[in-house]
Amino acid sequence: MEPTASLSPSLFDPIRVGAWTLPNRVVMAPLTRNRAPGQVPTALMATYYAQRARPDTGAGLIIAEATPVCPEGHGYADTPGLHTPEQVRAWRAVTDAVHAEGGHIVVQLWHVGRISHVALQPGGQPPVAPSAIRAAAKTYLVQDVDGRRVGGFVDVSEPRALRLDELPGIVAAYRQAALNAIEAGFDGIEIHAANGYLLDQFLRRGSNHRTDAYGGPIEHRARLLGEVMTAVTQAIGGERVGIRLSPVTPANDAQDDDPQPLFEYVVRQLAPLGLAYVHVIEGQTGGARDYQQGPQPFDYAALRRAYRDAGGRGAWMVNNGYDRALAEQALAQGADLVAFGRPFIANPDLTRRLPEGLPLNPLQRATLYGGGAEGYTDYPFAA
Ligand code: 8OZ
Repeated sequence: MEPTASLSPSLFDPIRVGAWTLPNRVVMAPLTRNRAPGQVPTALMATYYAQRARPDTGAGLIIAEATPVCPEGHGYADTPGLHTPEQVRAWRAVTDAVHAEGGHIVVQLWHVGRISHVALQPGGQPPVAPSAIRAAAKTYLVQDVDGRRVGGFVDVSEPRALRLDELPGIVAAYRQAALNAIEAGFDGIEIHAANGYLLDQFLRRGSNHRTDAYGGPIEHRARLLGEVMTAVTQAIGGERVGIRLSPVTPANDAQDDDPQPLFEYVVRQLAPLGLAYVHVIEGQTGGARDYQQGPQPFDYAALRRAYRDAGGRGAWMVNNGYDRALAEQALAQGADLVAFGRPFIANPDLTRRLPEGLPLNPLQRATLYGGGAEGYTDYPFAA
């Protein structure tokens, strides 16, 4: 059965998704905010997520920010991990705060692969990647300048290619992080396979020049993602697992000259896993929705059909530059959930403002990455 029961659902109608019953179809997209010094979540983060968790004014589902599964998976300053007991305990305070408001929260599990810097890697080693190809991309570091902590963007480091015998360890790290997520009280996880990070680096030809069973033809490039998805669904159940894909984004130097067959293969491979949802960034992440990579415009309807025709029953979540009108249109055309990113940063009560037509608070760009409460927990609720 399709997850949408009614014929013309509204964004503000409840929906069953995997293991959860969500009060509405408005999702808070995962958003990197760099406010976890020492890679440990803080009380301020609990406040931020709890503000956005109320069933009547907030997100039906919160996807917590990208969270590395192992030390090598970090690529930006002050991002929270989920690979130490201290991190698990600290995340528990966040999920408790969200649940106290009646919300639902999953965590996006992340390995940055080559989008990192030696300054963030254990022992100052090079970041790991499918192939030793440096990305034309930047990362965010916080450095000591005359005793002050100053944040800024720097070029990523040259990576080294992962050895074949290291790949089971990558899969195991995702599996353990999924178990840690449940221990930390999350309702589930989302695997970050988008935006040019490790799993996307394996998928796309621009970053994967391997000649072993994990490179070359589509089935090889999709193998690591398939192994990760199988491991995490076996560990915590497919009904608690989602995935994020970005078939054409150029983010972080992600490149492939023929994304349509690649991503159709990927979703067919996902279909038997019983996932809660498939989350698709349409176009350039945070940019043009009609961005094209490959020989013709990407056909998102065909992608969803490929998933459904292969038996996939997870909710279909769309993202990128949605407003209310475009979101309702997407639901009418068969999407089940719509993820909003930047509007949720500036509007903790977005799910009240949208149906009431209230004006939205503008986003303060200077406070997106790093810092404290300013531009984080001080955006006002509507009167
Ligand atoms: C913005 C800044 C740093 C990381 C992504 C996790 O693009 C990110 C990210 C976004 O998926």
